[in-house]
Amino acid sequence: MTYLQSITLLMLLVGGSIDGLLAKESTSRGGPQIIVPTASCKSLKGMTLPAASLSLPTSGAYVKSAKLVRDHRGEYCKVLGGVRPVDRSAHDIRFEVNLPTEWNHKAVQFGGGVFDGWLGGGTSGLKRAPVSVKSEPEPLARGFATFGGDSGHHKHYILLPDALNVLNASFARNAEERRNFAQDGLKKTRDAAMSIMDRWYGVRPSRMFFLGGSTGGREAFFVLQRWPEDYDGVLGAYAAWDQVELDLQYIRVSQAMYTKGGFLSKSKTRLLARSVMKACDALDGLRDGIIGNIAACHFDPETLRCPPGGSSKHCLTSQQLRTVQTFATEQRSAQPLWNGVQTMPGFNVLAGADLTGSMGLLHHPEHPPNFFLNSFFYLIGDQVLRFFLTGDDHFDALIFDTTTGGKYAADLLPQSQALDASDADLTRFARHGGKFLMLHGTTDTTIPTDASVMYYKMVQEKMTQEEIDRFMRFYLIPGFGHGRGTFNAGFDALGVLDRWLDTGIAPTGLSVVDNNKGSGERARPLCAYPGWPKYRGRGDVNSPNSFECVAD
Ligand SMILES: [Ca+2]
Repeated sequence: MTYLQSITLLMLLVGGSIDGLLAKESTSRGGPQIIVPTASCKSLKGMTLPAASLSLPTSGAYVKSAKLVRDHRGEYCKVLGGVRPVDRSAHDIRFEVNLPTEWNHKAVQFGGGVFDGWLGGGTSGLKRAPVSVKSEPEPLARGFATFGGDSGHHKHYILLPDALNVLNASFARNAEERRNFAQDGLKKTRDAAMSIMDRWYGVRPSRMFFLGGSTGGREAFFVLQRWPEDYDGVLGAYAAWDQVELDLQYIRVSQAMYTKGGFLSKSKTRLLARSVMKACDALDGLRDGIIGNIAACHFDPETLRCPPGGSSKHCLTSQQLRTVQTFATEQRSAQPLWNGVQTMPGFNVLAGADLTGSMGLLHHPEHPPNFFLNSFFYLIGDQVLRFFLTGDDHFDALIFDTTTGGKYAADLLPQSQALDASDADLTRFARHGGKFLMLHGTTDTTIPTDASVMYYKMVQEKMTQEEIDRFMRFYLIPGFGHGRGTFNAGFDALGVLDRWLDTGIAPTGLSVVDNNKGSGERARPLCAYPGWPKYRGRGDVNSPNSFECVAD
């Protein structure tokens, strides 16, 4: 038994009776400072937190279960609990907090996905950063406490998979559940987790991380905009920060694809994707199925137009070309939304983003959309319009005016104020000493890559480049889509943020590995925007050293 284990055992044996004593700190040989708990895991069960201990209005929080677990992540106390709403007709926010017995004094809060509604606290759902290397240990196994919540709504389907739950937005009928999903659930979960850590270890974390992608990315943007002093390291990956315009873009492309003749079957989306790849793959110096130089890729879909009167699987009709152009172009509202945001850029469908698999199977829309047969864009857009915007369960998304909002025009701005993480002045977070990694794949067909570019440019309008470079890095990753892709990107985002905070030295020379099976673990340099990885013309095509980040 090591010295550390002896201390841990001693603390556990006397746990309950010394609750509240200061945490014992020790240093493992050559490693980081380790803190061991001052109480037994099971002593946390039944713990309650008064409403006054949480900074936003609630009816307090509680721990439902606390169980010591030993698995491949090591030994940790798995705590499940909830935050009670003010409105008793709303659901509790369920949360999961995982407390390692040998704690590195740091904690990671995970964001959710789509409409949330599931626990992503580090053991179920999300276990790592959205872009981590598959073979590296999970944060919990590295000594980080991890936690996350369901943002305050959940439904108990008995026979249906959880995927259906996260695509259901009916929770938004309840104002408190809507606010919890939009922003507030993040802070309430965080406050509860802080108190639980304080109780178990006798001290709060010295460093707080937030990792999220997609909706979790939107949540990451929110925490650094709204509660910048609460977090030290934040990863916001392929973020849905411009949520309202994104939803309008979903409706807009749905309307194009479900206009008679506008649908692209799999063979047509593949034709488009193959043609773009053929035209642009080599622009980065290497034919590898990845378009690295998207700025130089100007594929003209007109080259695929069917001859007059003809139609085959080898060409696109006028109506199909119109759908492609709709995907490739921006959604724009007649009136500016919160923080002046007015657009959602188009998808990179003419520069490598492949729509195959995104359009659903049916050429026609079911009303309401069919989960198994209609496209993701239509499903999400329909849910948002019905439950967030109109309150009309029978609303037909396909006749909604995405430019003006029609009779709901005046409701778009308050929706945007609640849902959009669009404040680009990150001065408070930077002054606090926080570090921010933002990234997006270039082939994302769920959230347009240029949405992240747009946000970065908004930050550039608020802060000088020198200020930005001190606390923020923005990476575009060629071939990476929405959490997967031809190049299924992975790097140790948590470790990069942690080292940046440790040393004060901004990351340079990072590489990103392809997590796909059979990729040979090919790697590329991670290029800060506007850079992209150019093949040097010789050398191992799987080695990042054979590429250089260029910005021409
Ligand atoms: Ca290439």
